Amino acid sequence: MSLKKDFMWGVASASYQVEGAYNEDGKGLNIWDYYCQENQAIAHYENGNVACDHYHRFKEDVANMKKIGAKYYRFSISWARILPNGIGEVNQKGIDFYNSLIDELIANDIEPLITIFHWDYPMELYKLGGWLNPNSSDWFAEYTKVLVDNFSDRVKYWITLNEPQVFIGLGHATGSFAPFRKCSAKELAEMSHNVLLSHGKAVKILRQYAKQNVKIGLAPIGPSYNPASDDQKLIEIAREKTFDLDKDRFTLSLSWWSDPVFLGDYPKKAYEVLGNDMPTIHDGDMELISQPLDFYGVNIYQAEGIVYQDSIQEYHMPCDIYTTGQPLTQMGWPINDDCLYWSCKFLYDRYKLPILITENGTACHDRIFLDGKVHDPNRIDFLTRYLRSLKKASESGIDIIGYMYWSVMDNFEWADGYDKRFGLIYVDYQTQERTIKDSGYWYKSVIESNGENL
Ligand code: GCO
Repeated sequence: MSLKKDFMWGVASASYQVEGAYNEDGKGLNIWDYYCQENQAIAHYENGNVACDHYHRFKEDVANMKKIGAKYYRFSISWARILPNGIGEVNQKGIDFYNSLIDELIANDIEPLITIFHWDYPMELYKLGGWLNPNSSDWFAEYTKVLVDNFSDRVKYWITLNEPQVFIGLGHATGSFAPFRKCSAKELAEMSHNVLLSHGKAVKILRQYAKQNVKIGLAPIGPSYNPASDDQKLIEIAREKTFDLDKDRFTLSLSWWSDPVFLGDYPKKAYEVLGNDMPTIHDGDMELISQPLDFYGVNIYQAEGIVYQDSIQEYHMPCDIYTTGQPLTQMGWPINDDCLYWSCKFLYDRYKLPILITENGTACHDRIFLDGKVHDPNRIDFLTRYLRSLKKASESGIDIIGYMYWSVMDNFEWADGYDKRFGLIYVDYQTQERTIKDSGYWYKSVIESNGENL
């Protein structure tokens, strides 16, 4: 046995990173639109105003997805394109855009998979306090209802939130991503609870109003600590570290977000280290937050650290601590061959749901060669290692249902701007010309053989 017969092979993107058309056809502004102009923390003062111009070029992009054999396209919806003020008036042109995208995908035998929220929070709601506002989960529910009413007839797979560790942890704790805030532990805990309530309300709406039997998940970051060997003692230390949290970095941890959703309560350690800073939990909140989901969606790029016999080498995600000579991706992230295996194992043992890899991939120093092609052997090597590790997980009995490569094409890599190229498709940002990289054609052969050629 290796990968499942109906394994979901896909590619992923997110609205702010690819769409562009930031002020067209009635779209409202979001916090990334706003802070990329205001804040000098973005590399080369870049922004997503045009990005890959996916808004206008989606047909060409879907055609390229078909050329690389993708069976699924995971994309996110721009909240402020649908509801320019975040709530209230609906922008029909925004709905029309996603309807056209969904129809184009289906016409090309590519199944759409929607992420409801991938960080581009409406500016008008942010002005009202954003995730700290007690009404924020109702706003999210209102937005979700519009999506469900308009798209659930054709879209079966739904992901509520992408990486709360990042939009709360990096956005509001370390202050390195929009809206570049450094909030107190109490504020972080309260906004986290509102985020989790938003997830819960969205699940409820999806189950109640969807026009078909939908499959719902969440996409937190899920890197684990990896044991350096199969030594049982090291495995148990790695497992414990994987689900640990501390007061300074609790919003960046895995268990802070996953335990409430999948186990029905915050981790014990959170109550210990946060004490009075824990959020106010009302009757019924945890039931709402922990409604059954269909799969555990997870974004995994690297291990959080490696556990050796007598020490732990910590990477700290996003990380900058390495051993000398450690192989790194263009992002400066360590390459850990075993990381998909260990992450999936620890997640499956704890949360017991089928796992969908909602993101994995690597940025490389890609460029167009003299022969007009993009040769990216580093990406092919990276993916061979990581996909073998995923296969090993599947062969060991872990229920892995699919893999979405991040990303379908090069795009705006948040605070890193456009330098970092993750795509299977190269984008020339001056001309918007697309070139399928060697890895794109290679991925096609992997999909065609369902991973047997790895
Ligand atoms: C994330 C996001 C993506 C990133 C990708 C590479 O995981 O940070 O979901 O938007 O672009 O992961 O960093």
